[in-house]
Amino acid sequence: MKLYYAPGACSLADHIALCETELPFDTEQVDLRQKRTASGEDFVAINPKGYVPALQLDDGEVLTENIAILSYIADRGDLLEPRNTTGHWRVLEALAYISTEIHKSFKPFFMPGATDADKANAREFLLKRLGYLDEKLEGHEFLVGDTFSVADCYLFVMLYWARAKAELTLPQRLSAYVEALAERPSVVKAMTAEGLR
Ligand SMILES: N[C@@H](CCC(=O)N[C@@H](CS)C(=O)NCC(=O)O)C(=O)O
Repeated sequence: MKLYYAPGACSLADHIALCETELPFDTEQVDLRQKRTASGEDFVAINPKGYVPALQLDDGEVLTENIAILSYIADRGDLLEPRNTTGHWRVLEALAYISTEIHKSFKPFFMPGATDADKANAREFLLKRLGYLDEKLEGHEFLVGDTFSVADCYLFVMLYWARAKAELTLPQRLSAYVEALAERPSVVKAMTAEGLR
């Protein structure tokens, strides 16, 4: 398996998830402006969508989209979902919320033409959506169930962006949650490999 990533991009979630498992994997950095991989390949030929993450499977197939890749790693790694009947669907529910309600709302912080008003609106929206997760964390260490899951990998990256890109002050539970996750060996390993620590 090979993960195509860009440092600090949403692909960090998949990188953390892979580090959490015993699965063998390689990584290759992508220059998202030039759409070239570190070894000089045309990234669009690998993923016609032109964005990371992309996970090349051992049979050569390329899987894209965070929800699909994180679900694949959870399934293969056999570690990253709570083991009860609804656990799988609760993780999927959390991944969908993070992807559609939170991840996409960061757009103004990555778009060169975004205005201060766009950013202010995005901050307000993000605080509302993150507030829901902050309440869910009351009395819990992880987002879904009692064990670390791929939803935590994805949320970690969103909270990292919330601080580093959107300059948001996180509510208290999310703040404690992201600080605890930042010390997790898989998170340290992936962030170090991406040159973020
Ligand atoms: N829907 C995709 C979005 C992935 C995405 O937004 N990737 C960003 C980095 S976080 C990217 O590669 N942007 C470069 C581009 O779109 O050219 C997913 O959830 O995997």
